[in-house]
Amino acid sequence: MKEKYIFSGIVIVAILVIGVIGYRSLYQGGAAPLYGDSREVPAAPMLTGGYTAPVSVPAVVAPTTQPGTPSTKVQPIVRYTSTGFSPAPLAVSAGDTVVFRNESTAGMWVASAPHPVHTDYPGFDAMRPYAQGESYSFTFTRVGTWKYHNHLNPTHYGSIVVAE
Ligand SMILES: [Cu+2]
Repeated sequence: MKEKYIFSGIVIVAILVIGVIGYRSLYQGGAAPLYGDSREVPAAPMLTGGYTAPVSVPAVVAPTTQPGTPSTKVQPIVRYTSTGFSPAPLAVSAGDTVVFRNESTAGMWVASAPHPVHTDYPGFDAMRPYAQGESYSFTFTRVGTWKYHNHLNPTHYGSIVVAE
């Protein structure tokens, strides 16, 4: 008695799974072979509702489409405006290249602390003013918290927090 119920349950679940797989495949456009034999999926018209002519949906979408694969890394950008650097503390990973973009009308000379010698992180120094629209890029390879400032206006400063 109990076994019969369990068996029936398994059959129902199997039918549902097949139905769902077929339904999903249909919308991904890769289900043409599944629907070649129409008697295999009698429930298809009910499942698809108002969706007509499923056979006329050829494999326009490549079956290999894999949604949700995060691969692109966002370029870390620090914007410099009339109010200073933003985001002021920016967290990155060692090896990341940070872009400092001057969106102000003043000059931007990014340089490592301390002003005016810039010795905390040798090499982290733009060495010249960057005008509006220009970007200075620097690749951080050393782990740590690196303070910097605008050498032309040291009241504007920030830090790059470099992790492993
Ligand atoms: Cu300086």
